[in-house]
Amino acid sequence: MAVDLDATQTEAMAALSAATTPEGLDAWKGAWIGGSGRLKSLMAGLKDVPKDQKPAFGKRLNELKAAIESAYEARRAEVDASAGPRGPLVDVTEPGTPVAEGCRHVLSRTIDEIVDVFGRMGFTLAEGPEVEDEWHNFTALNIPESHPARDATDNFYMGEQGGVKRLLRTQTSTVQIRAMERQKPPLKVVATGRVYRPDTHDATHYSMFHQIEGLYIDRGVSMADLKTTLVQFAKAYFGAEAEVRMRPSFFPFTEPSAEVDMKMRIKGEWKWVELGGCGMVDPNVLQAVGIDPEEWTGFAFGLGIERIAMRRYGIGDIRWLFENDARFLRQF
Ligand code: FA5
Repeated sequence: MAVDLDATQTEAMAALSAATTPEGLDAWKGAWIGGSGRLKSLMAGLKDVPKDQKPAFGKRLNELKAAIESAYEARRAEVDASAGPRGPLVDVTEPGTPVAEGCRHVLSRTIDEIVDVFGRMGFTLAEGPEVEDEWHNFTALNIPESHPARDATDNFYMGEQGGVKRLLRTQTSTVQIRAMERQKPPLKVVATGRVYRPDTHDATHYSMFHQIEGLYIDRGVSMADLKTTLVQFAKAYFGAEAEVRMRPSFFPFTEPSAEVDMKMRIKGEWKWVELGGCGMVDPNVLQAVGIDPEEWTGFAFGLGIERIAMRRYGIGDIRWLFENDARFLRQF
């Protein structure tokens, strides 16, 4: 045999073991199995091997090739593993890629703030469903069958269930009924949530908006308690100089009834803003839920939360609250 392939293999393996770095391995690869390496020239020399030795030499050469190539792969894996990461390292002192962060919606924040103020005045939270029946949205609230407030054009009716008409509640006053059905007096609750009306959208009206409802039932509750509560709220929420004004009005479920205005600072100027309605709970409402109006009296109020948030945060158009423009919402 012209070349001692056993000795060649031993030499190749010894050189491979001596390569301890990725660079050393690259050099070994070039010298042995690269395009102009020793293996290539041994292959090229095959043609000069005498014809009768060719088959055995060729076979041995193939074995040599397979042996040193697989030894190379194994050694490469070993060296790579001990050499640590290759390529450019991460510079941990560089600023990271900013992650787009969400924020609490200004209405959710406003609701939390308002509930917190009433919570400090002893009101607990009450709840009711957004899809209501006629009893809770109208009948129990002293709104008779014939009342125009029940008109199909003023409500989102949702069809019937068990012979009962259902609709998206038009006011959180429904929760007054739910609370009084659930708990006997005395009771002092607030409820917040969405209400729905087919109003045309403009700067101050939307077809879905939020209200906060308050209800206080006890012995001897008076209109003075109602006003005190609203004044306390206005001062705690809008500032010590805030004022409350009540204008006579009508709601079927309160008697007497009033519109509630609050005087607050808007762009440095003090202005009256209409926020909702209130009054003393009508005896018919108490009777509808089995509470004796001779023994118990109470007040109720309902305020528009969007109007409160708009005034507090100087938001000029209610529609901006629902457009989900992160650039707008991130300001609050
Ligand atoms: C009521 O909804 C009564 N339930 C309030 C009430 C409760 C009276 C308890 C007496 C006792 P009104 O329809 O006026 O009342 O609505 C109250 C407030 O909701 C309004 O003053 C306004 O702030 C807000 N509001 C009414 N309609 C819209 C609308 N389309 N978009 C945004 N806010 C509205």
